[in-house]
Amino acid sequence: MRKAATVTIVGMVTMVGAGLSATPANAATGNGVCEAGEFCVYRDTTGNVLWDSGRTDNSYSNDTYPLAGGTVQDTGSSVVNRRGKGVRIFVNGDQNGAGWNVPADGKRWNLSGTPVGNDRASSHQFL
Ligand SMILES: [Ca+2]
Ligand SMILES: [Ca+2]
Repeated sequence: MRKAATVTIVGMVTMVGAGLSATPANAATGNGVCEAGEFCVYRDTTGNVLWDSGRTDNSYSNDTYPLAGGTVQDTGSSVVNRRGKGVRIFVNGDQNGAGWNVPADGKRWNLSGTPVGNDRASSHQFL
């Protein structure tokens, strides 16, 4: 009896530990879900059409919205930074032109009113 109970408890602890450690590693770039560690560009100011990126991207011209399709280039209207660190987004490719530092607060920010503007974003840099 005692041995069986011990085995069960050890098994539960192992499962919980694996679940916790696996969460960040399972965050998949390009799956259309904005997860911890990612920077996400939304096609619109509301709604859930988004592109999730896990690294610096020099050009949005070859990127599409994973679930909805369509190019990311010059279509982004809002962004969410879930990196926990800075991300700078730019009007032009290769981190050129007007840029704006997206706060690392996980909130949704409209690009209208920033130096980048609506439907103009073309690259970003992980700071
Ligand atoms: Ca994702
Ligand atoms: Ca790209």
